[in-house]
Amino acid sequence: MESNLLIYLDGEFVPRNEAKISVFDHGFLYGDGVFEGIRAYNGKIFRLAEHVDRMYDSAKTIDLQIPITKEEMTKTIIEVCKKNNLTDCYIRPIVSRGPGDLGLDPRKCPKPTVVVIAIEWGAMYGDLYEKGLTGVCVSVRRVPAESMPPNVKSLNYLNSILGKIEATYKGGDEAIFFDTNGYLSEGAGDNIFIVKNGTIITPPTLNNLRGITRAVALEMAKSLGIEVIERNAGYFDLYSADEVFVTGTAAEIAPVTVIDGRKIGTGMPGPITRQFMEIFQTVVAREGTPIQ
Ligand code: PXG
Repeated sequence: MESNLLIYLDGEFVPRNEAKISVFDHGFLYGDGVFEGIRAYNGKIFRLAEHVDRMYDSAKTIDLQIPITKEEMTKTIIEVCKKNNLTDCYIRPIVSRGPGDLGLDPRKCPKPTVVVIAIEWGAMYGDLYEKGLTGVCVSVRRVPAESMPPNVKSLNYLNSILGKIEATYKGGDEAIFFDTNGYLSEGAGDNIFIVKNGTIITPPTLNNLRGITRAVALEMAKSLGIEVIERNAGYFDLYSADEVFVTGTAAEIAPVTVIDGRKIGTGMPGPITRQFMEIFQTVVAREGTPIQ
């Protein structure tokens, strides 16, 4: 990572070594805050407005008032990329409750902390896009919406991290979560899709994050005339699928070819997954908010 990287921190652009926050920040103490993960391709930021909207919706849900407007946030994100001469990067805006005291009470935090980091970043899974990921259905359940809506992209990712740890111990690349009702939910940091007999099945977004890449996949299916059914699914649907793939800003579109030891379909990335991966690259190359 560039040593002279500039980070946006509370209204200023500071070198990464000086980008520090208080140990009393409730983002650090309690995971009290929200964030986004955004990518830019070839000098254009992909679905920027959607990410900014989702971040403000997450903040609203946890009663966190982001101290800058959406327009200012948008400009800041572009500026961070520009100042660091980035064209292909991963952008991480973060808003925490800000410094308070050691108590939980957010009323003790008068000033939310706003950070935007952008770093150069390529494909996340390397050669696994060709081979496919190994998925593990983890025993850790997705936190139910009535406890903490999975649509809030909060700074507390322990639920995902516990799943990731379990998947790693079990030799997998990707954790596959179910909810407390036994319905398929999502991956640790991506949404999940099943292909069966030419139809796509994906869980409704009550038990998972309403992914922006997920929305792109739905658009692609529509333009290709592939039927998509948003419905609850279980282990049966997964293990007996022709193809399974995951979608996310970090993962992009990635095939899952083995789940809990079962080969999915032929055990190789299937034709619909491959087509989606290909079209996705043309979509991200075509659209986006220019940095320069
Ligand atoms: N579900 C969850 C739980 C996520 O965190 C997605 C789905 C996909 O959403 P988008 O809008 O990106 O299509 C995410 C994405 C990582 C990582 O390292 C991923 C995410 C956040 C932090 C890290 O893979 N979020």
